[in-house]
Amino acid sequence: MKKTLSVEGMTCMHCSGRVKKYLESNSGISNITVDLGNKEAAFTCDNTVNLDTVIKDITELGYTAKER
Ligand SMILES: [Cu+2]
Repeated sequence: MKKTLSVEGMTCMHCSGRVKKYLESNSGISNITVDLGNKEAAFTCDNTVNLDTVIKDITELGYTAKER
């Protein structure tokens, strides 16, 4: 399933890198693109992925994620 999240609060490549690294750590998530300029993260997830958990984890990193 293709998902796009809006991610507020990323101000530099370091921030987008942290979000990307977190998404990469989830084995159910692939085809990850984190776009700093558009404030979004796009990826493909399989049915092992709980999107609410992903959103919560990104929030814990210090950003505001919402399903788009
Ligand atoms: Cu940053």
